[in-house]
Amino acid sequence: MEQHNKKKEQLEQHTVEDRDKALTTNQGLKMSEDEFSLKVGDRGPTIMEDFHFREKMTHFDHERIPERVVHARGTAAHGYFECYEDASDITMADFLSEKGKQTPVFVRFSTVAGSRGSADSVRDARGFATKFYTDEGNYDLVGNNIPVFFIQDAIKFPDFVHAVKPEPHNEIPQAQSAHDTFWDFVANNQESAHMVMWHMSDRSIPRSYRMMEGFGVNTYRFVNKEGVAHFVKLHWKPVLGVHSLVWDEAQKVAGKDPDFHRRDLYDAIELGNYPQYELAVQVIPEEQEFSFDFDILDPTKIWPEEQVPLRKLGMMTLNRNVDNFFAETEQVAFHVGHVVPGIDFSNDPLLQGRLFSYTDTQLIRLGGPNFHELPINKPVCPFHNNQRDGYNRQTINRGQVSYHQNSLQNNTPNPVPREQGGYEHYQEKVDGRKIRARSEGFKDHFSQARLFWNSMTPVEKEHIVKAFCFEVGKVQSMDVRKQVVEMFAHVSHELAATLAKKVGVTTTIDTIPEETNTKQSPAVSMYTNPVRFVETKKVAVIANEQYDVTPAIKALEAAGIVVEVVSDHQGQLNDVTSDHTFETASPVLYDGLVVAATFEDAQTQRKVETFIDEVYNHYKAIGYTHEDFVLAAYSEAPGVVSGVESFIEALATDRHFDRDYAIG
Ligand code: HDE
Repeated sequence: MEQHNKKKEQLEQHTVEDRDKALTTNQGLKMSEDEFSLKVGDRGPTIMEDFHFREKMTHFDHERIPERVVHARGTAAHGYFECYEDASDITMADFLSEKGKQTPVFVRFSTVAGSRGSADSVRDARGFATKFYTDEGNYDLVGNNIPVFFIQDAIKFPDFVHAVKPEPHNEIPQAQSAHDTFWDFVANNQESAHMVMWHMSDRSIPRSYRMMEGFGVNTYRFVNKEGVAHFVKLHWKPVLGVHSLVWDEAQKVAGKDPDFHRRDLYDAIELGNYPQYELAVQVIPEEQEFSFDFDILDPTKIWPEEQVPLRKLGMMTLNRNVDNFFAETEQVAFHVGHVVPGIDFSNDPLLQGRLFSYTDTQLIRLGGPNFHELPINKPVCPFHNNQRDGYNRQTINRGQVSYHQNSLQNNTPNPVPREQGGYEHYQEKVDGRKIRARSEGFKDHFSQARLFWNSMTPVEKEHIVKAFCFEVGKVQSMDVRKQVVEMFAHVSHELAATLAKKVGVTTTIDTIPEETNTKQSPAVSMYTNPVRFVETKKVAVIANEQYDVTPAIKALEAAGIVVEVVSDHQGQLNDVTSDHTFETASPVLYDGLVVAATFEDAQTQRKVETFIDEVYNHYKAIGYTHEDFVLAAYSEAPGVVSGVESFIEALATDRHFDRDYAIG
């Protein structure tokens, strides 16, 4: 906690607003005027002498820095990680060494493909990057919400990213994979099959950053004090469980509130509804490296949790919003190479390439090699070395010595032996020829794509098929469509046949060998064991002056639900305040709806009915306070209930997918 406060103080020095303070130039000169540039007479030309205008305008002209090449759109929060137990049997990392030990963290969530101004709710993987400010230095766990990746070797990353980004000739479409170049890449790089299955699933349209899993994806090593190493994969498990939007809703949310996820996280933290995630690790002893029917270094493979169980290491709580988006969220610099003793690397070729890319990208994005001095990136422990100068250097190094070894400064700063906390790379024995090749163990592209498909509930399968039909249906090239159908026939003939029909492709699927494995991993399904909860869910209550909705609102709030009242006007309605009109609110922005009014005005009542329709179509809970408030067609439908108590019960189930006529 002490460290947590230290970090906070460090940041606050830079973030306290300078209220009650004189306006000065950047040189500290107090200015008597800031609204008018210096002119010859009040209607005359502006003059060059106006150093204040030029300083202000020059600073403004240089306000933008390059956005991240990928993961440009993101949002972040501060918090802390608390260790559950001493994990020194597997790692010497100090932040995992003691029950109750707290370490400050900063987490940035992101989409991958879209630019900084794109919408939050698009179909995409989500970044989940965590910086632990440990007392042994910063440790970054730079993960995604999907446990596998599209490619097996980092050298293909530029190709993949070029394919998914807007097409270069017209810069269309923004933040979407539903276009020719993405699917052309997929069909011609079949290692992507497993990730594409996840990408077409509801995992790619999360309800909230608070309801997403996180995965380190790559295989790392944990090393203990005795020097014994284990292969590991790291996971974040959200306490609220994993929940998603439905596709029709996700697309509408993108227009109604492009900041949907950013706002959700910010508001939840402001309300004290702190998101929490458990950190867990899968561990494989070195001697079992080849004991599995997949290659444990292949980033397109999961280690099924049923085969390699999770060991829980601790809990992360996000409890503080940033003070300044640019200084913190935009300038934070993650790097998979930011590790602490006890955490090491495997030869996963994606990870090895990432080890180069992250520092390289910060150099261009943050303008030089001193980005570690920015408050958000600065370790909480002291750091000393002989690095000097460069763009934006903040530290004023004293003394004449900036080299090693030296006698003038008692040979300091000096390296620290492993036994005293110095980082020493794991001494893996490596022997081989220098070649450019794919390992034999990496050549199976379909068995885990099939495992994923086998593990889905019928609703999840239906959503995957629909997502494929949408995405491939947007592809212009009939040849690419056909290639995609034929590729996914290897995963499932059922999936490929529906897709072929829907997107107008004729091909003989039966001649393509379908994966035959019948294995399942229930842990990858979102709907096999969903977490039921209502706390922090957002509910609209449609109300007017006719009926008093105070008791209903009190009951909802007592259950931890966030309530917004929607009416034909804002402001006072009897004892409650209307937050929204039907124009400023949208049904897609709520987890459920309570109808507590009808309106005499026909047009307004039509808006209420449209509101109910949309909530119904997206399978969300609907409650009504009077029998005649519900639309007759829906009165018997699952999740459409009378009374607030029943509504709260219905809201705990995320979506009522067994509804007739719902078209979401
Ligand atoms: Fe990244 N990735 N990546 N990545 N990545 C970046 O670094 C890269 C990969 C991930 O919120 C960049 O600072 C390569 C997998 C996240 O600031 C860049 C490869 C996973 C973030 C980069 C990968 C990730 C990034 C761009 C090998 C999941 C956002 C801006 C194929 C485990 C971090 C930046 C933030 C960002 C390179 C693949 C996660 C260009 C070469 C797999 C969460 O350095």
